Amino acid sequence: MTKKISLIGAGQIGGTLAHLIAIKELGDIVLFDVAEGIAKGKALDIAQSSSVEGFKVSISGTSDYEDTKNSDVIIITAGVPRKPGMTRDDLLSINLKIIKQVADGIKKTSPNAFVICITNPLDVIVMALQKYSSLPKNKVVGMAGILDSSRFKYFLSEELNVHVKKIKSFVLGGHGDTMVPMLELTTIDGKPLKELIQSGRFKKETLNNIIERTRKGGSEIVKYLEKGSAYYAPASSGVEMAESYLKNEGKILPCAAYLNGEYGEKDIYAGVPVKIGNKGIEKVVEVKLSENEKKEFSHSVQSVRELFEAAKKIDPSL
Ligand code: TXD
Repeated sequence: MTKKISLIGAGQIGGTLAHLIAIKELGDIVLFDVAEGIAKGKALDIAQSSSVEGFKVSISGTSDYEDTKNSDVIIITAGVPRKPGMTRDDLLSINLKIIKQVADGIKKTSPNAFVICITNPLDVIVMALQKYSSLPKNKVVGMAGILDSSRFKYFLSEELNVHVKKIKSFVLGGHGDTMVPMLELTTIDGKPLKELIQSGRFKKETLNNIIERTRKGGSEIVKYLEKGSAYYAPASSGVEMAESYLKNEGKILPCAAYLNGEYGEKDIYAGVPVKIGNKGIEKVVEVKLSENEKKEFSHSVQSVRELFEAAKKIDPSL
């Protein structure tokens, strides 16, 4: 049975998601946007690439939630992106209103979907989405950690001239300036990162610069683009999550998931390693953190809690 994937938001990331999903033939695609023309135009354009790419999936555009009903996967990018000088948190009030509309649109039409939220400020928006929609917490997840980890691994790969697939690492915590690269877990071609530091092959200062560049990874691209923010790597990251669910791959991926005591945190969404299979978030994987990593993770989660308090001031129903 062909799967159905609805993309709520047909902008830069939404359109890229649609093209990647079509080429991978993960399922039939419905592009949804309040700007119906964008959804319909991009759907038709991508469909017209089928004879070149060789894929056979249906792809349509709409502004009616009825057309998205009974989706297996929903990926949400509806919202506004940053402009130069803006922080992810600056998007809170406008994107909170949008995510409430989206939650109302999907909760009745696709109650069994695996919902991947990408809209910023990610950790708070995905938590608001789950509360507004009342969908099961293990079926509502945020995409950020895969992107942040991918940026971190790419920068390490460039600096150390090691193929990026030979670098293993996780960036956890909130999707913001307090995100935490898990240095104890990071390996370069099988060797622990700390060994490279101790042997002098890799300078601590260079590592710190890479950590900072990862934290500011989004702003660096926003500065170049001037209008809009990153979309290729975010789209690839969202597709990896959807694919792990649709194909029951059981991948362990860093995602913004609901914590109910794991890592000592309760009733909050934050970036942690999770197993994604056909039941959704099948478990939160508790990796061993150093004392410093525990402190940084807890600080990062605290910043998410503070932003969620700001969200509750905007909408006390949260
Ligand atoms: O790692 C991450 N999670 C981040 C997320 C990485 C990069 C970008 N991040 C955020 O994703 C970004 O800050 C934005 O909040 C979202 C979407 O970024 P994108 O670059 O795709 O924004 P666009 O191109 O402006 O597309 C947003 C679309 C646009 O076509 C609007 O018409 C539509 O959202 N939109 C809506 N669709 C449905 N319903 C409503 N209410 C709505 N409002 C706007």
